[in-house]
Amino acid sequence: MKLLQNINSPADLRRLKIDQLQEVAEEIRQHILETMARVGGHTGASLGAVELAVALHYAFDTPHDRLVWDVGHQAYAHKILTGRRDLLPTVKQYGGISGFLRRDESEYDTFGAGHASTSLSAALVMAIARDHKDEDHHVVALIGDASLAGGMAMEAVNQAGHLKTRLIVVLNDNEMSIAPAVGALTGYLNRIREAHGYHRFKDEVEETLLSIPALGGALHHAAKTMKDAIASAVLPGALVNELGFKYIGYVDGHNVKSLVKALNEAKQIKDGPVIVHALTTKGKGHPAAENDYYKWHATGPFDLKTGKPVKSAAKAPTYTKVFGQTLCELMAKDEKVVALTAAMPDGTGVCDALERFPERSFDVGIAEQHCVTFAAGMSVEGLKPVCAIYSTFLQRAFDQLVHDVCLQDLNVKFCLDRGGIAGGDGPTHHGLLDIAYLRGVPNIVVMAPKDEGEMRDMMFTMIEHVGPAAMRYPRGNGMGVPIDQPPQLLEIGKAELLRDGGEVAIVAYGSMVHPSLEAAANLAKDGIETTVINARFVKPLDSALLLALARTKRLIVTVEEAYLAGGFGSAILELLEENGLQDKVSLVRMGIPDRIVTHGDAQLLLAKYGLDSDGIYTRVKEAVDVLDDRRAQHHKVIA
Ligand SMILES: Cc1ncc(C[n+]2csc(CCOP(=O)(O)OP(=O)(O)O)c2C)c(N)n1
Repeated sequence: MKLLQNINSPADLRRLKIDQLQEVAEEIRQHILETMARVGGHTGASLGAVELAVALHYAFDTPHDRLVWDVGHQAYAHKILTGRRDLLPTVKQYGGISGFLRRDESEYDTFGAGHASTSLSAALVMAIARDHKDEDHHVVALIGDASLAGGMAMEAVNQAGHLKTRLIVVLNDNEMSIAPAVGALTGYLNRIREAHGYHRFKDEVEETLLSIPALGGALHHAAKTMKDAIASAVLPGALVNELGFKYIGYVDGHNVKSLVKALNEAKQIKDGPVIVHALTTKGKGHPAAENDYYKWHATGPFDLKTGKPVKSAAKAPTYTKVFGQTLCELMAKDEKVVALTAAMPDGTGVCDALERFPERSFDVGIAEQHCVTFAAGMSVEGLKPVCAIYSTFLQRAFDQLVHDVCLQDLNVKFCLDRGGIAGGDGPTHHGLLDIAYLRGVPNIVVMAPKDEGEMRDMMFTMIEHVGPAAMRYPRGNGMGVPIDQPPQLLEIGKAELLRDGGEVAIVAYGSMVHPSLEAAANLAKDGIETTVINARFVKPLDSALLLALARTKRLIVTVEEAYLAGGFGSAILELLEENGLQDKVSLVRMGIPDRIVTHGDAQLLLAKYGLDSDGIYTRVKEAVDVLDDRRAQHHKVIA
């Protein structure tokens, strides 16, 4: 780290000569590689944007000039250059730096990110604010090709071209989303690349033609006319001519000098938005990444020499894996079942279906809203679409879920991976709101399995049920239960009694069922017998069972891996109130309080909020103690 060790801010970088920048980029790449080999992270995405980060901080006077990163998963070089070099090994860990961008982490993180396609909207309005305040700094958004195709980004392009605001958009085009990028915009960007190749070829031909004595001029004219016609048909026509953007590119996104030159050119454009088109390679420099881009978008620890992942001990298959396999089983049995993902084929497990049933499986790109309405349309035609979307990303498509699916009572299934604490990806990726945002919507059935075996049953149940239904399940490995039996049909709205006895009932939802059972076993050792219920459904609730508990128990403890506000415990509270039983039984709701949950190891975060067996045990014991004290007081008063 000859140069890098002295770079503690972009100002230090800007003191270097332009000829030194490529070396800085190489040192950054090494630092990312060595660190990621140990701790894992968004390795491939960040390796692809190293030179971009160097060139951007060199060409622009950051943070005075505003630099807005889309998603932020590719911004490790930006973090390194903005005073966080030595903190990179703590990325995504509890107490460490975020894996994405956070305004409270650095003044260089001008806009928080984690979800895709937001940068253009944020940057556009920063540029408008600048003009409004009569200031003169640059505003630059950096966005990937897949994120540019997202609906929000397209809406911002539409407005930017219309307003003619001075704005610089840098397109980090690596032809990849997490998986290969999909859609017509990808085709369009490919055509630009090809047209450039054609341009170069034509330039060479033109020179040759001009060198032919006598005939050369006429031939050259004909060739030039033809070239212009072809070029205008394929060059960035739509963005430049039709949508009001100027275009610079394409540029080799790994050549810092070329990038700086292009960015300096972009700075000169004062009368509207300009797009700088940089071509990059995802995973540039990773020992294995360039052969398998798909895999190395994000990594765990790996061997620095071979690039091979450091294998962790074999555990139970992940929920994602079981979901993917079960989806294929259901698709094989019923040809009306269709699989949908919004740019997350691997993350959701839909990759298996895309491979086995390509005609019935769709990756719609980073387009959750479109995905849900697309599914709604399919169900109108009698198909049974399954939308596999992370809990956090379905937030984007809430209105589509309400307006297009549930109001019309359409037969769409939502399978929400990462329901609960997402771990290292942090606040933007935790799926803590789904219970609250789903259970208030009429018509939908909402459920969560206690383990991967029950997840299979729920998937089957959802497919058999006619109408909207949603299931959430956590990130990570299942419980290791058998999954080789055919899935069973569950009765909708029926809970499962797992343990019976005592004056206390623990009613757990989804991932909290097993820790509750463990807590119950430990409580029993202390002489506190508990009933444990696997709720299975939050909508409809098993009212008969819950009301019976309210009439017979002293204490009900609800446990959920979600925000308490509007969550599962709230649903039970409402049920008691509706039936006039709110004063009949004590209710304790366990879940996540009303605050932002940071990033870090999921088990650690769950323990922090008391959502593990120890936490449940302690909370139940405390509540029982309070009730015992009250009872003792009561007896004293009577005596
Ligand atoms: C709304 C939303 N959906 C899905 C994701 C998951 N995701 C993170 S990065 C990514 C791919 C982004 O591709 P691109 O913008 O081309 O950047 P690259 O990773 O190729 O640099 C996706 C789909 C997300 N962050 N936000």
